[in-house]
Order: sequence, then structure tokens, then C-alpha cells
Amino acid sequence: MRQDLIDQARAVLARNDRGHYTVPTHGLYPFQWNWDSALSALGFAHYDEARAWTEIETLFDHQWEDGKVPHIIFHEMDDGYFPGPDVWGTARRIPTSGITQPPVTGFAVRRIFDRARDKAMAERRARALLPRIHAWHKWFYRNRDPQGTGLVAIIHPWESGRDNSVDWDEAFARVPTEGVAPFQRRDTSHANPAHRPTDEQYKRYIWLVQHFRSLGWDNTRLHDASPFRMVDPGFNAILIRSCSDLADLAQQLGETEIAADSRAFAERGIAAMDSLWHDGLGQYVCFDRAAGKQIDSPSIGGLLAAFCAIPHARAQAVAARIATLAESARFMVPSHDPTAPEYDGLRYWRGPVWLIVNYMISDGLKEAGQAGMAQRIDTDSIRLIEESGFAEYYDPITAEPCGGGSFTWTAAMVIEILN
Ligand code: 9WN
Repeated sequence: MRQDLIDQARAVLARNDRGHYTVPTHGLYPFQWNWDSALSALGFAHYDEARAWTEIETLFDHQWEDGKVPHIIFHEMDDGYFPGPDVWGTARRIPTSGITQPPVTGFAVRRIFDRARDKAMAERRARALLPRIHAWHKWFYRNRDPQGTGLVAIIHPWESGRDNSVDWDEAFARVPTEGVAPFQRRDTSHANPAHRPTDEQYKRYIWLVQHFRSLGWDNTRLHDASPFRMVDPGFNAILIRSCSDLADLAQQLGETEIAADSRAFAERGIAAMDSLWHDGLGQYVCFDRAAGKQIDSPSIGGLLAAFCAIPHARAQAVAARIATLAESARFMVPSHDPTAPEYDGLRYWRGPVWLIVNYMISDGLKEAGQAGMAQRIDTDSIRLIEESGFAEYYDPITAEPCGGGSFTWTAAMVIEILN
């Protein structure tokens, strides 16, 4: 059974492999996405290490001069996705989007390096990636934390990777829709519209893109100019974990300056994370930097915080919080609390389970000594695949498969969990 699932997962990866990068799924997402690639490389690494390194190298070949790694690389034109390169208008030779995504590459590279069977190749390729990943991390703290708080803000919901989370509702309502050029969505012709964001949300996504484009994608200006500036505990945990993993990797490779810088980023970040703890909810929550207030939203972003080295008592509380969620759902971990009024078990990031987030929470809980809950999450992830195949996401109560099918990072996570 186990080998059978791994074989099926490998077939999904093969189907979405475009040679030097993978698409998240055929049709719905026909380009390379940033955090999808980093997490998918973990799957490849189990049976083709060279291919895993290539996935990440391709992504970094499109890093901007200022250090940012964009969230989409439009390698080959395909009008099956909106918004395409003309909307982003970033004027790159090979077009990219203008925003970024959760920086999980530092974590992935260290893990692939540590497990490598071909040590010489791993050392050569990791050494070349090291300064580029570090440049991206520096870009974050320089451009997305201009006041030096230790935590970075996202300026577009797409940057979080949790596009229509309830976390953004209040702040997103402040984003205007006037002046948005008429457009036709393409996602709803590939996936069930009831599983996707609303048209109102799409107008606001596009307003922000147009706004940033009108500022020439100048990252020194975008943070302060954005009406949407959100400090997401999940996003920050990923960045902190990547900084700390990069520090360890740099140390091993004798790159002491990168190691020291990265360690300092991680330590400052961990200390600042505690400002996002919400006693009443028993989990971390977002901070709306534009409005200067905490957002009382019980979403998975506050549980993903466990991916970085939060204090053990906090990790224990996160595990307890997930145990409470398990009273109202069959599969862990729902992206929003099923007892909250905004919960929607089918709609994208407003309730469904995502295997990549499960994997990161479980990994963090294992590191923090919460093996029992980590095991429960891994078991649920595999049960979902057995019941419903390699979907993009799943209803946490019925296991209904949602969004796109034959999904790359879902398959990669199965290979990770079962190995
Ligand atoms: C926008 C590719 C991406 C993921 C995101 C997920 C979804 C895109 C979209 O798909 O977002 O980036 O068009 O809906 O929310 O996490 O990286 O799989």
C-alpha cells in the first residue's frame, strides 16, 4: 500500500515535470510557483537528487537584482491562467510576477543537503545557492520590516500562499476596487467556483497588482504604499525557520558571515513572534500593521507558527489547540476553526486541509517534542490521500477533494511522509 502510494505520487510529479521546473498542476496553474517548487523538490530528492536541486536552481535563476524571488515564473506563455504577465507588467525578459511567496527554500535546501546520498553534488549546489537564499532573506528584512521589528509584513494576500484566508477579510475590505481594469478569471473554468475566492476578492487582488505596477515594482516603496500590510505568524515562522536552517548549513560549509547574519535574523524573529500570541484563542494570530491591531482570527497561520523554534510551552499549547479542533473535524489540520462563523470547508483557505501546511506543522511539533500530535497529523494526511487522491486541498470533515487534481506538492508531501 505504502509503495503503491509512493508510486502514484511519483507519477503525479512526472506528469507535472517540465524538465527544469514543475507546474503545481496541469491546467489551473501552468507556470512555476515559488513555495510549490521548494516543497516539491523535497519529494524529488528521495529518488532523483539532481532533479531536486534543478527545481530550486531554476527558481533562483529568476531572482530579481534586489534579492526578491518572485512568486510566479512565466516560463512558457499560457492564457489559461489569470493574471498573466501583461497584468503584472514587471518587464523581465522571462516574465515573472512582482510579489513574493513564503520563503521555505532555506529549510528545503538544508533538508535535501542533510539527506543527500551524493554529498559532493549536494555541497557544490548548496554552496552556490547559499548566498542567493541569503540575499532573499536580507531583502525581506530590509523591505518588509523597515522599522526593524524582527517580523516582516506581506503586502498582498497571494504572498501568504493562503490567498482568501479569513485573516485578511477586515484589512482587505480597506483595499479599493475603483479603477480595476475589466478582466476575465480563468481559475473558475478549471476548478469549482465554490472552492475558489470570490469575484470581489479578485477585484481587490488585481487592484493591489495595478497599484504596485504603477509604482514600477520599486520594493523600497511598496511596503509603505500598500493599504494591505499584514504580519502573518505562519509566514514569519517559515522565514525564521529558513534563516535558522541556512545558518546551520552555512556553518557546515564554512560560510561564517552568512551563518552569523542568518542566526541573528532567526533569534530576533523568534523573540518578536511572542507579540503575536493570543491568550484567549490559545494560538498565534496576525497583526494588521496598517491598522496597528491584532486580528482575532483562529486560522492555521497561527498554528504554522510551530514550524520555527517557538518556546516549548507555546508548541505544547499549539498541539492542545489542534486537539480542540479535532473535536469538530475528522482530518487535521483545518485551515480555519470549523466552529467559527466564517468557516467554509470547501473554499480554499477558509477551512480545507492542505498537506503542505500539515507537513510543516508536524515537522515543527516533532522538533518541539510534540510527537503524538505530529503523528496524528501525518496519519490524517495519508488517510486523506487514500480516501480522495492527490488533490489540491480537502474538506476536513467529508474529505471531499477540492481545487485542482494531480497536485505536485501534495504528491511530494506523501513521498516525504512515507519515507
Ligand atoms: C496565486 C500554486 C498556488 C499556491 C498558493 C495557492 C494558489 C494562486 C492562485 O496556488 O494561489 O498564487 O492563483 O490561486 O493559494 O498557495 O502557491 O499552487
